[in-house]
Amino acid sequence: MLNKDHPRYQSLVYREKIVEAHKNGILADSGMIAHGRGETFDYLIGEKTTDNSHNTIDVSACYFLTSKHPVLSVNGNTTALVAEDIARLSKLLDIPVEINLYYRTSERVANIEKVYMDLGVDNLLGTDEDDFIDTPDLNGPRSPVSIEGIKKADLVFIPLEDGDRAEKLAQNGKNIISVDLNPLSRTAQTSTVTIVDNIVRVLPELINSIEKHVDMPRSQLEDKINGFNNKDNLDRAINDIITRF
Ligand code: PTJ
Repeated sequence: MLNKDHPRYQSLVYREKIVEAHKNGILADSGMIAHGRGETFDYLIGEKTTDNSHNTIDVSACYFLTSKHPVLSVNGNTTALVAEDIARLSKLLDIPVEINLYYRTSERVANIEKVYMDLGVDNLLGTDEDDFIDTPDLNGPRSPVSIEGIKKADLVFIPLEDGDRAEKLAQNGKNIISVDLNPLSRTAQTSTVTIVDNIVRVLPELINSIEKHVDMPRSQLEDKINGFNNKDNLDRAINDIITRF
């Protein structure tokens, strides 16, 4: 039982979710290490959404509202921490959730599938029954993508990724929105838009931002996208860390 007065209560709640997801066969073993790495960077950015990240989340909302086929790619860590919000976002925009795992096993896919089915996600891709095609020039279990999902997508949302895939998806003409607390990671560096923030804070804010922008004329959404530069965004994220030091 966690003590709510503990100064790091929130962080302990998320750790407990990660441990639980590991016990339930949702999280990869390495997912624990990835979470720890994330905690370190979160500490460095002050465990809050910076002004820069607020703006990046708004730009991401504009991408979601102007793209034809956005897809939410999910893995074990994302499912452990924010499955409910992923389900809300999928329903809000009527877009697919695609299971795409670095450490893919049929057992993990089935466990993750059940989480989203129980949350009422109808449009669920990347399950073992799906039709797949390999991502060009990408090896490993992450390469096969759903023909109806990521293959068709013009925008792919990839929280907590390893570097190779972001690079290959970008080379294949997709716009990529990643969520990565490490502004120096290859994923962060190769994405179209990198939200340098904790996924647990990003998703509620992204949903609010989409609701805020939904009636905005397309030209204004596009202006916001055109005014954004990911290199400047990452430079600001790194500067925020330096300033805290
Ligand atoms: O579920 P699978 O099989 O697809 O495996 C998923 C992991 C995360 C294990 C796999 O993709 C992996 O090994 O990823 P990496 O290379 O460790 O990268 C994860 C990145 O996510 C790192 O840069 C972390 O800093 C970052 N990160 C970790 N937790 C969070 C985070 N970013 C945002 N929010 C977090 N909560």
